[in-house]
Amino acid sequence: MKSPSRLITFRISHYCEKVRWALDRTGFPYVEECHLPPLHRLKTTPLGGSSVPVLVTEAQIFTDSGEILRHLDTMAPPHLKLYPDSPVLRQETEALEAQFNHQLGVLTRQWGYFYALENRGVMKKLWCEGVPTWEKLLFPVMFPFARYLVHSSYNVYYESAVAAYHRIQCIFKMVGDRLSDGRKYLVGDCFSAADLAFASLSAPGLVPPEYGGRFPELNQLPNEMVEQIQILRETVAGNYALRLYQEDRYGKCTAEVCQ
Ligand SMILES: N[C@@H](CCC(=O)N[C@@H](CS)C(=O)NCC(=O)O)C(=O)O
Repeated sequence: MKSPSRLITFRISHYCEKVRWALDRTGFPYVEECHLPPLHRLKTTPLGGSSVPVLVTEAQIFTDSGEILRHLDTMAPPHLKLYPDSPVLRQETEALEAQFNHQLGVLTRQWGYFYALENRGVMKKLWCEGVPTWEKLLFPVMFPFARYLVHSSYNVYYESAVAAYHRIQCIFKMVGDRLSDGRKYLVGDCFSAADLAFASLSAPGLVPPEYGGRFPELNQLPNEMVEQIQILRETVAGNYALRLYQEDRYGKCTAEVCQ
């Protein structure tokens, strides 16, 4: 019998959520190994990676969420494919996925950390979920260093958070405009990697109840952040991502549409 793949993550990371969703949806057995930043590097560096997620299968190691989705797609049954067969639609799907990966995910992380990073209690919950006990015990020592790394690598400051929120709204507007012709999914007639990437990478701005990691309760977050979440939730694109979470995150696939 094949042993399950290993998925190395931060539980709260939306890039990890993107891969968990794809794994759950396609039904591939895996075991998630969550780590505290920056201790994940003890696992990812020897595997040839740096960031999380990293997927380790019996045959291969994948160090990027896009690579992982493409790998899963090669093994998924036809009704669970994440990329369309048509070359034109596939190119469109990959272009949107790349845009969400390189822009939306970066922006929602930058904006979200601006509000959460100074709240040690919230950060402890976010970063310690599912990690081994010895890593949890190291949280008080690692936190100041990890916070410094996040500030400097992700440019987390007031001005950048304001700009990030504006750019998130622009991406939501683009997605809303795309949906304005009444289509059910972003590309073609089926759920695809573009939908999955949009919903998971916008999740810090929407806090969907079905999210695979545990976000803080809204009443633990600053009012200004909660107001901005409400605004995003009420947009066409926000509504869309929340619907995808409700309909698809836990197994209710679109098989009848895609077969
Ligand atoms: N290109 C990567 C980006 C993933 C990413 O940015 N992961 C962040 C967590 S949200 C990370 O691991 N940061 C810590 C690091 O780079 O060591 C992917 O899509 O897999």
